[in-house]
Amino acid sequence: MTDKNPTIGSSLPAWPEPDFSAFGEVEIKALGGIQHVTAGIMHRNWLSIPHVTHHDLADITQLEAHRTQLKNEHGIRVTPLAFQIKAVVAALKAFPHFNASLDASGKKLVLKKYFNIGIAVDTPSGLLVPVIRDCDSKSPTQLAEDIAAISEKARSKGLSMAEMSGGCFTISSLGGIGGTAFTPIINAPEVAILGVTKAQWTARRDGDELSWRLMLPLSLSYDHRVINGADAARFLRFLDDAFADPAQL
Ligand code: CAO
Repeated sequence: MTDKNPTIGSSLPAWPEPDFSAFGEVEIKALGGIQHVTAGIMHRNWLSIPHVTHHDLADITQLEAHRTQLKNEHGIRVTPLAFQIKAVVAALKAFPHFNASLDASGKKLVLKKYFNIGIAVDTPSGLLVPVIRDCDSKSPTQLAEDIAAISEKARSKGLSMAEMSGGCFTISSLGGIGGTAFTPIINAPEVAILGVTKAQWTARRDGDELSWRLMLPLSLSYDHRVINGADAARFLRFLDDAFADPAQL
């Protein structure tokens, strides 16, 4: 068969290899093992999955009040990420094709009936994604303990392949650092990933009244072969509703 469009994929220009030292002093440093492996996986996922990222803002004013109450009245510190995991699990139940993988033929969806959530952890050696298992049966407090333990282990001792396997959906939270939006890369063979950035107090108009609400930026990248844009928009609206009723989470 003749290639009707030879410019697609096959004839990219060569990668530029300038002599950087001709312009100033440089130092050559090999990528670390984790960085090298992650780079290959990211490149594969970015090239082989048709990504779209949908952005929205969720009102977490009630949720933050609930978290503050837990901390001040009961001395329990629960990170926002634990509530985000609970809300995502509820959303995966409502939208089962987000809790799925395409099989190798690309013709069948494997729908998962379990709820294992991966969390992106920034470690000195690079990005690691441990998986927290059975998140549907854990409370936000238990999830907060799991997040603290597994992210500490990722940073200090590293993780086994088993601890990074079996995920259904990944959350990448940069909320403790900053940002307003980003495009997270899907962790194949999952079909969607949620990026979270820093919540900001924002004035919202409600009829004639202005009120200050704490708004959380959400960035959902999804595999457009499996998920359509309308469902991505509904998925993030579902999270907004879930955050409005923190006791339910
Ligand atoms: N908005 C505002 N503040 C937030 C927030 C948000 N969305 N999310 C967290 N915070 C606050 C927390 O409340 C905490 O403050 P307090 O101590 O006063 O409660 C502080 O920021 C630090 O939180 P944290 O981010 O360290 O804790 P966490 O449990 O939410 O996150 C972990 C744990 C492992 C996700 C995080 O440490 C991490 O590694 N994040 C980086 C992930 C990453 O690199 N993603 C990019 C992948 S693509 O390269």
